[in-house]
Amino acid sequence: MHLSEHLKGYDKDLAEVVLGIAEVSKDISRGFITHQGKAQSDNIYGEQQARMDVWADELFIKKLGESGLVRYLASEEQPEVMEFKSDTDLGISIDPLDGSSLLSVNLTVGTIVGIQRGGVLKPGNEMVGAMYVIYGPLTVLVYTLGNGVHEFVLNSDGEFVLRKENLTIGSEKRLGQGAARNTYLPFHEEFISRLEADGYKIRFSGSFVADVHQILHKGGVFTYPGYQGSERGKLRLLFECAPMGYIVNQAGGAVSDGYVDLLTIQPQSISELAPVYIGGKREIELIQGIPK
Ligand code: FDP
Repeated sequence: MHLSEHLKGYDKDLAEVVLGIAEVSKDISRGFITHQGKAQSDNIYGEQQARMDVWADELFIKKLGESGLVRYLASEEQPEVMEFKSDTDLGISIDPLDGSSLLSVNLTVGTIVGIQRGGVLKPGNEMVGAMYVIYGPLTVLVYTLGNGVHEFVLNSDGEFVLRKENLTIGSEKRLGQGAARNTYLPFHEEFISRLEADGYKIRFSGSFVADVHQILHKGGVFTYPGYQGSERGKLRLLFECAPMGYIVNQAGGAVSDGYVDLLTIQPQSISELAPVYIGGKREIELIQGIPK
């Protein structure tokens, strides 16, 4: 089944946003070949190119904002929320290319999007949908509009076709952990020690979207914690943690900043950071229960 068919029955404006993002992601998946290199440098064809993440950001702004599919657009690459002329009240927060420092070594990166109505500076549990696309050996799109989490794969005809409907989080013991161990806060150290003692295997690629995708399918927990020097961690609440958390939550998992359900946090600014623990309910209950 094609993505457009699967989206029948949802509000038209929401379905169009998901399809718009899917279209841009097709350009991005082709763009890895044509947009190699960094800003001010030549690509493999000798053309001057923008950095891949900047180029991807421009594509999303054009396709979703300037064409009126959304009214509000907050991008990790932009300092302010952008407002566009649109008949809808939809807002998106987008990380156009998460994990982009891994492009130079050809590892999986992805696009993360949260969808809200009436603005973007809202808690994650007010989202009306979220999605991500990962550009790995295959280009895979995962979306939820609040009614199950569904996975599509880009086929050789350039169409996203259904791979798996109603994903539920796996039950294996896997652990992805960011930040340097010698900067861990005591309660986080305790959490990691308990998981290791329980036989959790390490899985960490350095691309948040890809790491969470693995946890979603296989099970376990991904964490980029607060650490000495940055008690609110590294990852962005609005562009990374909340949309991925919303998806994992819809698939039967949970997300926390270590203290509370991360989806209840009201962001104060678009660039706000959050420590993140994302995965199975068991692991999230464990971190929340450890005294701080
Ligand atoms: P990147 O800087 O490559 O875009 O927040 C972005 C992110 O990658 C995440 O995808 C990843 O989990 C994290 O940063 C890795 O950061 P460190 O290498 O600094 O641990």
